[in-house]
Amino acid sequence: MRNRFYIITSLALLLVFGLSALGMAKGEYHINIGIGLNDKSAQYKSLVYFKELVEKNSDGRIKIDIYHSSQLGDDREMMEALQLGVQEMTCPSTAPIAPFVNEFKVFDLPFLFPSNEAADYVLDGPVGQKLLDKLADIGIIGLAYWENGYRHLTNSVRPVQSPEDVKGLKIRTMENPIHLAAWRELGANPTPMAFGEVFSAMQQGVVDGQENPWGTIYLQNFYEVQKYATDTGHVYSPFVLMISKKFWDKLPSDLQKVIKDAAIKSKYYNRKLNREMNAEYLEKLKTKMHVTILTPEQRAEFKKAVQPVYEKFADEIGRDLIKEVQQQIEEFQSK
Ligand code: 2Q2
Repeated sequence: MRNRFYIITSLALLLVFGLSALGMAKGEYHINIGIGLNDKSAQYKSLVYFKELVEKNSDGRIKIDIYHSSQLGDDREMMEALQLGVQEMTCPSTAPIAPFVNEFKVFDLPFLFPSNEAADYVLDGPVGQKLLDKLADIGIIGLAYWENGYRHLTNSVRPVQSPEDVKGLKIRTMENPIHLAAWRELGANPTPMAFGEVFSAMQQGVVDGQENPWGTIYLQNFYEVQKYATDTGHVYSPFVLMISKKFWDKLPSDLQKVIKDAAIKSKYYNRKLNREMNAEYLEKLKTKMHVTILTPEQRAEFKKAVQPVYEKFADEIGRDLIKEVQQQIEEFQSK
């Protein structure tokens, strides 16, 4: 009887180890992707598209699970997890990357990109690739720029039409020195905070306002705790779809190509979907909030008020890099 038990147990163990060895031999890999936005966002829907492409084109050799709403941590924590190789992918805005790779601050310069298309041209060009390549130095592979979008101000205190109206407002910003400096130029009182804490901070009055694209403001229900919105469009936020270098280096080259191709294909899918959703949710927010649409002259007042940030951070970011980006924008506009 006892022998029978041992035989069955050892056969079962053999089967388990055999299957997992077979899996590794077959090159089965598992990717966990973490993001801060929720599962209604364009970002999440684009990751589902990315997942389908990778699982299909790898013949099931790669399996992907997606965790939304900061389930795996905030942007900084998830990037650190990629560096350690304990999480495979994430997709933060470029702003929280800046403390890891200083040059990414260039994308946080206010009113840098005059349009989505100008941003696409620069991000998909040599300058964008040069910055993605720098991520390898910190143990991360930058696969592609996706889109968070133009950021707009919301607050619970008053309508905002001019920099004067911003004075004294407690504004949550991403953890990035340029965002803090820009809101200080406007006379606001900025507080850096992880995305997952923003809703409750506004609900409890810890901050008066925040700034994000229309889709985020609507889909994260920010309008429930914010009365006023203004289409400042003060920064264009790219996302970076990124993967742990420790994990990437273990992949055979054919699977690296599957992931890279899917990242590029889903980049275009993401940008198109994000622009459609941001436009759709601005209209919906007009039925939920007091939305101020600035005239070009009013927006020029904001642009003028935050201009000193360029000189203040020029040396820190690199004057050559800022010039290179501005030249690329001019090149796009001259086409
Ligand atoms: O305001 C923010 O923090 C967001 O725009 C983030 O950059 C990003 O959208 C979230 O995915 C946070 O992970």
